[in-house]
Amino acid sequence: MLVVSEEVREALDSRRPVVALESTIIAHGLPRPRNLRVARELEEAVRREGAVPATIAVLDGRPHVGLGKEQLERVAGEDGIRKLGHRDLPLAVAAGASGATTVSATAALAAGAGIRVFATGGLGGVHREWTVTQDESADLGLLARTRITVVCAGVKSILDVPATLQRLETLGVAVAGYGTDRFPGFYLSDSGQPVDWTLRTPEQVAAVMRAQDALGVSESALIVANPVPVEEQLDPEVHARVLADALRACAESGVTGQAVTPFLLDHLVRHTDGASLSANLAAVRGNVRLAARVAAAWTQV
Ligand code: PSU
Ligand code: MN
Repeated sequence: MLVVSEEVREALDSRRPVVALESTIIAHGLPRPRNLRVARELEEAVRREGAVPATIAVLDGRPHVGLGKEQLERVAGEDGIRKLGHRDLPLAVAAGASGATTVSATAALAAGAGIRVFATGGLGGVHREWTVTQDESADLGLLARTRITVVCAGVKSILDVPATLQRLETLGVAVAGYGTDRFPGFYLSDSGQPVDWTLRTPEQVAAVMRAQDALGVSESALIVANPVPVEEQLDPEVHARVLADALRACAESGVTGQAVTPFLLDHLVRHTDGASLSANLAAVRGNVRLAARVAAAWTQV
């Protein structure tokens, strides 16, 4: 069912490092036409670290693991491309539809293809007002039952960060800070929340992955929370102000469900003069590089 590109298939077969990349961030998380350049740049960053990128998306009802040039262009530029969580995959396949995959769908497909390391920007999580809306990203539940390592910059500050960390604890998903004992806040190096475990090298991350397999107590993921460097973070004051505006605008516009995340991200980009985009890109680049190093450590026995 999965269409695994030749390059990715060969790398997996010969146990060379592979890094899965999600496509929702390209199709729905970044403004066009910049998004296509970023998508290419992220793949290039993985290659520079000696790993093979496997960007994942569904095209005409077929789940692709590893995209060619034109396929990446479709994901970045096609009008009306859907946003697919893991629950949407069978529906998209049966309908012959095309869509970008979120963390949950990407992790599910990557694990299905035998890829162990995945880089993204920020995970989905528990939304503010969750007690009323019940809006919790399907990313969390999927990571509770999928053996994959996700390198991310924490979760977006548009979410309820303490509630998200609590859900990850309840769901039994391992979380470690990379080089920090603070949980990163995506645009910010520190969300204000602590993490219990700190990993400092790709080899240490790989050691945890091996321990997961050796213990075999569950099929859950490992979240490696890698902060954006302080020099590249969004000014915390600007962040607090613009985020408050964005949340207000979202509530007033009546946007709900899947559309909430893209709405808030777009608002932040437009009202920070691109500074949120710069911080976003710095975070994703750092994650992609680290994921490639983790994949290299993982494939070294
Ligand atoms: N973080 C970003 N940009 C994004 C997302 C997260 O920097 O576009 C996407 C991811 O694909 C994540 C999804 O899996 O948002 C979560 O959406 P939802 O809340 O609808 O589950
Ligand atoms: Mn959501």
